Amino acid sequence: MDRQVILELRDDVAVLTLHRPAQRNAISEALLAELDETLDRVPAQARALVLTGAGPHFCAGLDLKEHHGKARTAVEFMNVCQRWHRTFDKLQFGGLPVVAALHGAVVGGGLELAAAAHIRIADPSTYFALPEGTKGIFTGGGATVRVARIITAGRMVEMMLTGRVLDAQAGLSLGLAHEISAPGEALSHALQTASRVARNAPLSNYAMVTSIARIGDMSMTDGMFTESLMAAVVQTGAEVQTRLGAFVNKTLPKVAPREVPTGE
Ligand code: 1HE
Repeated sequence: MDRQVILELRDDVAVLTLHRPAQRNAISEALLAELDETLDRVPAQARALVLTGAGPHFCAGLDLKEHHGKARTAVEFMNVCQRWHRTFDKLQFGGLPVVAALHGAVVGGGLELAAAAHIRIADPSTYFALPEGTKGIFTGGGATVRVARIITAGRMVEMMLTGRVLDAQAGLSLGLAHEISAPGEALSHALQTASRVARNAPLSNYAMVTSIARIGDMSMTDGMFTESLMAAVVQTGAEVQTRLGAFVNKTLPKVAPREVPTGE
């Protein structure tokens, strides 16, 4: 059977493509297992990861036909959810910055997956929804944690109750997208962003993607302590002398506003 998750390396950026376009990249048990296993195979030279979906939509969420056919028990579905959580955690906390290139439907579990990425670039065709209510189901891939933290719990409840569909612009204003690309350019925009991110010191990127969300879970005292520990590790890292030397010698570019293509 053809692979449903494709991994390629473009220079130092690993590109992971959900490849089940005929079923709108719906997340079946097999696709999730492939995603999990593929994340373990990301080559060591990768400095960032781009996540995209083949076909007209990024991802239609849980494979509803599989769920209908399997008639799982409560415990079986709890196990399914926990596998989703583990795999999406691997994406969020694996140590590499993840840039999602979104287009078309980013719905249900598709939004849960996108929310595990650190940067989300949306094609203007992108739309976001949590349509579980009409199907008699509930989010189970981490949305109550990740999506609620992005848009607030109140907005997530409203989004689920009403089944509201947010377009790319509405997603941008809520933080579900960080940028809107020119039409058809989400992947190239994401690759460009990932290449730029890949030029940061790997240890700085590691600290950003592994510690900030976790510190958000901590008390203020614990958070401050953990931040100082993280900074102690990063600020004494191998690249600091060279990079700060470049600043001191005035060869490092200054911080300045940068032109970013928005497609608007
Ligand atoms: C699917 C799925 C799916 C499409 N599971 N097979 N997710 C949803 O509620 C999304 C449900 N899907 C849709 O609303 C639409 O299919 C789409 C907007 C995503 C795409 O529309 P369109 O017109 O491009 O395609 P289509 O004709 O509707 O679907 C093409 C095929 O994909 C069709 O299969 P076919 O064999 O009849 O050709 C669809 O059945 C199939 N397909 N979406 C299975 N989701 C851990 S809990 C997570 C909670 C959730 O994620 S709830 C799911 C929310």
